[in-house]
Amino acid sequence: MKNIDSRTHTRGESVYLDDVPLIQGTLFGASFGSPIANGHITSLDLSEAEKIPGVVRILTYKDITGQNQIGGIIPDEPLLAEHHVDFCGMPVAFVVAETYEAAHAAVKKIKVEIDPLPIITDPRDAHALGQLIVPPRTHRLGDTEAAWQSCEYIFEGLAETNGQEHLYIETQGAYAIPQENNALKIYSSTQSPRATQAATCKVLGVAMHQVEVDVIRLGGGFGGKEDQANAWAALCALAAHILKKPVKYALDRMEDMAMTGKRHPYSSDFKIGLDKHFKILAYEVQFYQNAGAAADLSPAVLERTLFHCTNTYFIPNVHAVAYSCKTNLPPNTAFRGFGGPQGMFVIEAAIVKAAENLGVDASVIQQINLNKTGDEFPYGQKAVSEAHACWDKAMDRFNIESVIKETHYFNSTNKLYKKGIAMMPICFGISFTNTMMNQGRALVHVYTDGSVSVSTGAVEMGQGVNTKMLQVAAYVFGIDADKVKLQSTSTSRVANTSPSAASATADLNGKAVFMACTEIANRLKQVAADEMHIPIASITLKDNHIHVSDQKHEMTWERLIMSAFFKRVSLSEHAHYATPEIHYDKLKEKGHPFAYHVYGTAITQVTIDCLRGTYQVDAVKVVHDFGVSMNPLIDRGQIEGGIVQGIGWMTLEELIYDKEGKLKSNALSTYKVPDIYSVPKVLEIDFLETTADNLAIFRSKAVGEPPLMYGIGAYFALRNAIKAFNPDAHIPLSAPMTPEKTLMALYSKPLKPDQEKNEETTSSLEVNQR
Ligand code: LUZ
Ligand code: MOS
Repeated sequence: MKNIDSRTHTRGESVYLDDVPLIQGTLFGASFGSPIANGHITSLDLSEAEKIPGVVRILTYKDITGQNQIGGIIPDEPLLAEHHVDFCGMPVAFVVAETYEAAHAAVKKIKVEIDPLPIITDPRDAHALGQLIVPPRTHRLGDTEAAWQSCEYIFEGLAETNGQEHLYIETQGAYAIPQENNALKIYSSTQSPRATQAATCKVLGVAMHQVEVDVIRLGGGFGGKEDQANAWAALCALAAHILKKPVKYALDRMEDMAMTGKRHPYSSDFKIGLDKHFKILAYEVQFYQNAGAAADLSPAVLERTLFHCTNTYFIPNVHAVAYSCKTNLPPNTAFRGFGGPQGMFVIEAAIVKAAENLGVDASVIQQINLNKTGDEFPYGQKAVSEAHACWDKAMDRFNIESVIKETHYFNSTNKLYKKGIAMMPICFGISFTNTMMNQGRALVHVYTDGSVSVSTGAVEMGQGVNTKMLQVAAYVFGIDADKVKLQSTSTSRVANTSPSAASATADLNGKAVFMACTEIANRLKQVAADEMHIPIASITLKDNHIHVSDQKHEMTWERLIMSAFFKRVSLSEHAHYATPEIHYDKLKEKGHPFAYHVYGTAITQVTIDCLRGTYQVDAVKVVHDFGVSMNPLIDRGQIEGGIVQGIGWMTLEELIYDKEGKLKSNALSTYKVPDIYSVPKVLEIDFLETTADNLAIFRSKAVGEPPLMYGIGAYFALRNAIKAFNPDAHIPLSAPMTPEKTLMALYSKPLKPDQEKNEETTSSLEVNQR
């Protein structure tokens, strides 16, 4: 089944926040962000701004009717700065005007004086000063100290990954409309209607039943709207609440890039030990997460870094420590993979460092250490592993032995172009790591004409979740897809939603749809059984008809619905699903946090132009564990998008903050994202149908985040191509591998041993500035 939105998307008819028709009298907001990354506000002068024609009101923290607090996990984030600012772009004032232009003109006239304080942008500097968002977290398995004794080879190093701008095509925004009796309706581009509702109510000081958040769809989220949609909704709602007028604010691209948090940059130290057969015996790692100026989702992201710190490898002795470091950058936030990719990059870097020193291909070490069913992750859960199945099928299906030979041959016969390849196996845990969040709900109505309305907690953001929800309902009722309509995601129809995140949305909400529809279907079958005097067990619903003992009966779905209605049988149901079996003890750092894991293996092939440092990704070929895909077209789209987004993070996308904490790469002219020319020339996805029982909806495994991590292969493939040109090249284990860094690396000299430590502790931020 095609994505149900494909027709309106293609015709430009799909409705996003900015397409919601405006009510007469709507006012427009714009926020004034701090120009300084750290300091005390000594004066705020709004007088010039207030004189701009059309300006209605300029709100500051003093106007907040409830609490000035939007922190999700920790209450450490004011909506509007009071006396102190701690990142560039931190909202200080909110202008409300009759036009968009007036609001933006007024923002430019606001004057603020700030007594500056020292600015920290590097997580290691923050750590050294003891500036942590939460106490460090530690995952342990076995005993690394004892294990070093048995290691034949031990390697240490430093690995870094930069942040990533979400670049959802639709920027952040909200539209708040006052209702009678002080209630509010908010259209928001949020992944988390409940969180947006809760944050708004806290700021306004009203009860949650007063505020409805309604989400039609998002033009992309990628994690950027899991927590960071709330501020804009709260600002619009506050203005609407005070002025009794509808207020809209949709950020323009540069505002969005400057003010919102991104994927967390990480700097990490690793130590890896292997026996003489290249079995990894021990792994120690310290992660320094650049959290930015407030907690946001950083503690949860930090946790997922630890959960994925051994990727898909079984390592018997692990000691991993993660620090969430408070800096003066905008608070960093969820981004597809949620800290997992950052953790996985480091173990891959450690393996590559070992491989390069041992003179073997990294794939040899990777393969030997893939986990097997029954192997324990450092957090205590036992693997149900598809790692070998994916790897072996990839070797076979993509003729990897001969690809390796061809690559060597190409490199031995070409001077100025070099090819590189890398294998990238992945393993990603499915469930919110916070067990409590693993719940979903659905509300299903069957109308008297037989048409069906489905509301869930799932937010459609291009990932196709509505199509999957529709498939579930149509399947259970045995009716055509066009009889089912997916409604917007509204807190009035489905309450207390978890964010659409963690790749778990289709599972959590799909199971709830399944439960609600099954309940209604059972009632309908009872109606038919009573009417026909046959046992209910002989009845099924299929092809828009009743089937009796698998024979199509003349009674149609529509007739059955009318019968049920006349018998006063309920045609509506609300269902609640909570993932069974999962649990986690944060004090012991052990448990069974994930419903299941998703596996896969990718091979990435690249070619570098060694004169220019430019490159292309020739191919990414993947064997991916889909379980049993319920929608291969949508799932393939998720894999393709994830790979390209991952490659962007690893190669092109370079966030640069200067020492003042200002974002330099603040527009698409300076922040490069993959385009049609930089996507892999060949993108092949092989569906591995896996049969192990799992908790996925219809055994169709979650597909949102896992494929992003295939992109990590591009970094290491480039590294291998550089080494083919210059075997002694000094290449810091620091992503992204931009063309500039590639060129530098191609002509680099090896470091002298005494340089190594110094050079490697230089952060990529400083490298960028040099
Ligand atoms: N969001 C969240 C997530 O709140 N918890 C998670 O575990 C998670 N994982 C992936 C993506 N978003
Ligand atoms: Mo996400 S990173 O699943 O919002």
